[in-house]
Amino acid sequence: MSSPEQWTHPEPGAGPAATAAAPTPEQVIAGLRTTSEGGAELTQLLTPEGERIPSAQFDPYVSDVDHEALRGLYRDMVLVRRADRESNAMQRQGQLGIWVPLLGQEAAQIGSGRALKPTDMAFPSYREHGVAYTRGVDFRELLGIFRCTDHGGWDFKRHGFHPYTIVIGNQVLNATGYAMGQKFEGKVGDDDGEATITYFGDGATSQGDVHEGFVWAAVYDAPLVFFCQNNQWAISEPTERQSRLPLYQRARGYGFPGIRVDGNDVLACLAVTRWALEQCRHGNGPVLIEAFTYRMDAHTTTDDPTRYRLSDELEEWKLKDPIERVRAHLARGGGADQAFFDQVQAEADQFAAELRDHVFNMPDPPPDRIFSNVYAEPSPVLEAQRREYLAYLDGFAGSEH
Ligand SMILES: Cc1ncc(C[n+]2csc(CCOP(=O)(O)OP(=O)(O)O)c2C)c(N)n1
Ligand SMILES: [Mg+2]
Repeated sequence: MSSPEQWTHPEPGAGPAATAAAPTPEQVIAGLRTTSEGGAELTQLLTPEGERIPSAQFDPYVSDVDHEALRGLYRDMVLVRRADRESNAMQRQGQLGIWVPLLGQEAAQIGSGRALKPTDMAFPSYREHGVAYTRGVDFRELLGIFRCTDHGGWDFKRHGFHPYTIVIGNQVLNATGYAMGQKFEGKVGDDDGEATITYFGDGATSQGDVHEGFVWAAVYDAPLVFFCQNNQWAISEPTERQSRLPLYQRARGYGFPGIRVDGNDVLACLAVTRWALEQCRHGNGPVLIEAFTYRMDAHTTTDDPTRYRLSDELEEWKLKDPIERVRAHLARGGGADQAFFDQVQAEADQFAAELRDHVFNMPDPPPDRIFSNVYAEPSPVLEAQRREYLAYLDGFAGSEH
């Protein structure tokens, strides 16, 4: 983290705090340039060069991850990145209304998602396509949301993956309530216990909902992993403007553990999330994980990051690429050869072609579908609205529009 004190602690007599708090352009640039280092407190098992760093605390949580398992994690990341890039391109071609890129966050999402058991529950925000993939949600179903033909149609109970939440931080409250329910129903206490994980961004930590979730989860010992992907940006607002402290340290104020993991290290994300989930299963929750990562692309396809961040920052993060370090590790240790990497690439291209084909042929839903699945029980008010809307549309019958 940078030293945000530079603009949060005005010199005595420097004038009104509001004026002193405004950073100069030099301070902003200094702040932005410091975001690529996670600091000494960063938990890392694989360096950006693909070297394995031993860890007495976390190695036991990945003792089963042999070369074959690592190849699986590599494949997961390549596939979701390829699907992400294809979806981004399809938005540019007018086939999707909007896309929310995950580029750069593959390790945080695959590592944490693969740590979950089928009986666990995940509450995502809107960028967690990689987690969705690990929960068995069909990527094609996700694309319906972004083509605006669907509101998120997967069976969230079966997948243990809640619908996407766009309202920043709101899913943290949903997750807290769900985890409290797991506790009240006695599903916590041993290795077979259940746990919940919720995903949110660095910017979301400034929302009241996240604070309330922290408070309730703490006082009820809820089996909840708060998984914060600190991708350094909340649209155009850098993390430095969200907190004086590294985000993981906030947990201490609520009385539960907080840990910062290298979010571009899939092995560390897997290990740390398994550890945190284990704490929760045994009734020692909640836990906050700050996955220190970087949003390599725009916030969404409606955003232009060149207007607010420097390209050298992006270049620095390219050297910490989550996929490349696993590739380097596998290649160096004889865990995979070129034929394997080629085969995964071919598989990813095939996956992307199928997604493209699906999107181009996705039928428009009947207009009144927006009224279905709103309530569990039929609602006369909604039914009246549906009829009114259909009658309104009938008024256009025969016209060109
Ligand atoms: C309550 C609320 N306020 C504002 C917005 C607009 N908004 C959408 S994304 C976003 C930034 C979120 O940043 P962060 O939490 O870091 O998540 P990231 O997008 O980086 O994954 C904002 C302010 C919103 N969706 N909901
Ligand atoms: Mg962010």
